[in-house]
Amino acid sequence: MKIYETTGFPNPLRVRIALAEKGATNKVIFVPVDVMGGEHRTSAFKAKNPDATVPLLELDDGTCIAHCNAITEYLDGIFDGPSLTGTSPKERAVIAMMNIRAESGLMNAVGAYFHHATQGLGPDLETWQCPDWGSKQKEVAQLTMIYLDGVLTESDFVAGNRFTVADITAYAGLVFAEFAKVEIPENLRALKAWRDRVAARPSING
Ligand SMILES: N[C@@H](CCC(=O)N[C@@H](CS)C(=O)NCC(=O)O)C(=O)O
Repeated sequence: MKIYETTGFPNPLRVRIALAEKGATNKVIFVPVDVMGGEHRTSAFKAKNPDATVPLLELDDGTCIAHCNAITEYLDGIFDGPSLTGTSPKERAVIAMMNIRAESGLMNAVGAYFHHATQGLGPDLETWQCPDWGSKQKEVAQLTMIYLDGVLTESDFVAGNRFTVADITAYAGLVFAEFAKVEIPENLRALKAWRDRVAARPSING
């Protein structure tokens, strides 16, 4: 199978971490996509992923799966190793809920700030911007950081007592936040300690 991606971008990072956690990085072929050059918006790429985003998973039978959560769901199902998306219905539901909070409240909010309230990827790619909405999303991201700090005061990981896809999403969200200069509010000690623990995992640091 192939993963179309762009090195250094935050969403591809999520899938890279998931693959490494499953010990499966060497089971896929990575295909570079030149996002800065607009390759993801060509008709050839949009035939595979009409959303024009990376990462994109292409299976050997030609099935294309876009969006990190869908890709991680598939990788988690086919590769051995600790489950990232949960096993029992209750565990899966809690992980899914926390993952949605991390994605919409942090990852996507930082993305909206970056693309709408800063120069983002530059004038060739940022063809429509709404700065007010982007600035509001920075607030959303920082409120989510405060929320996650509270969660991590009570539990070791974002969705309970073990590492899951919700940690991957939240971690990539903080990486993106640092890049986009969305500061972590003062005194969020639990969030910062968790970030440092996650950053030291072999799937990220190795
Ligand atoms: N919801 C998507 C988001 C993917 C996404 O936005 N990827 C960025 C790179 S980190 C991208 O392709 N951006 C292209 C653009 O902004 O035109 C996912 O989970 O994969």
